[in-house]
Amino acid sequence: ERRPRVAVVFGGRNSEHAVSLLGAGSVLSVIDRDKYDVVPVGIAQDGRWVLASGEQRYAIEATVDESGPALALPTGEASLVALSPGRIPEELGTVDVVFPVLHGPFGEDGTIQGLLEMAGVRYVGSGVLASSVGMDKEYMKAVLAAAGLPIGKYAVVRDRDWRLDRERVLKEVQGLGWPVFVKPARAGSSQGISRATATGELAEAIELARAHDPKVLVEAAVEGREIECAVLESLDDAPPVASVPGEVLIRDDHEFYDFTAKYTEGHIDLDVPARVPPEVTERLKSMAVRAFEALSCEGLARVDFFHTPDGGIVLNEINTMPGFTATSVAPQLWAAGGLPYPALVDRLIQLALRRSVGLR
Ligand code: G1L
Repeated sequence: ERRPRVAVVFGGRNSEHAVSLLGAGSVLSVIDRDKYDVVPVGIAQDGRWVLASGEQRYAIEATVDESGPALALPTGEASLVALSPGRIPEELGTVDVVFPVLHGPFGEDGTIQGLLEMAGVRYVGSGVLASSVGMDKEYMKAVLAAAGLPIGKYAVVRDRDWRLDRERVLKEVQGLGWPVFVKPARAGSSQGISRATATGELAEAIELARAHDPKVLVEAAVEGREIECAVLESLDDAPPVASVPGEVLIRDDHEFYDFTAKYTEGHIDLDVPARVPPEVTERLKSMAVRAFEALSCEGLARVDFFHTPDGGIVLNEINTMPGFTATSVAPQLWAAGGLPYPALVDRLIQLALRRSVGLR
């Protein structure tokens, strides 16, 4: 019997190429080769698709050194594949499912998902709408709020408003109180995020975020413990299921959960299960599932909360493509709940294989 062919697509045309390589290396190292025919497909920084061929499919491995993560793509026999409609690379043959391990613009924002929808290819994880809503914090918040979920106060700073009516923007932001977190509306991995404690620091923070995205989000700081929950679609017709919540404890001297804290090992600790009362756990899990469903997520998502000193819960964000190495938060939460990383990867592939092509 033919093994389903799984193409792991990684890399991509964006600043977070390296994050994707780490995740792809982890996924590639645990996929069961007896069960699946695995084809790694790299997208180079210049946008070219690189297909590993033959034996070299199995030789791909992620490494990390001082210069950051790297994924060794075969050089010799690798073929460069120009992705154009109607020209399916011959070496690839039929792909039963694509596992996208891509970050940021052209990856987790719904673009590759759209490409795969048009090609009629099944893929792991969320579809076009959930991916693009999840990537854009303005729409993410609008959808979460419409679902009645508790989100924090925020302001959207659009390019034109900032250039033409800065005074009005500053006034609106002042209404949020201090400090605030200033973020690019559509960038992953905490890049371009900073904290402003007074009006004087705000312009610089907004400019920093604008270097990543002309649309900027300013969020009121929420005092509270950072608790995260992963949600997984069910294999049967049952509703999606929330993992045990875990508390993110920031070590070292990171002021908040920034890029370095997230992607360098040893900078954060995850306390699983989070030490909160049982009723808080239940509320967190139920909100995480509601958030997953509000965006029509598929596969896996991570939902981040603040648990405030007065016992309240604020939903900070949902991530349709969370960190996904074996030691990342979502895989760790599922492992703690009895689903080890290799089984989680397998489950996501099985979910994708059984889904229909076209409208769901
Ligand atoms: F399985 C999913 F849901 F499809 C999935 C796919 C990719 C979950 C998480 C990720 N994560 C990433 O691709 C990454 C860019 C964050 C690297 Cl690990």
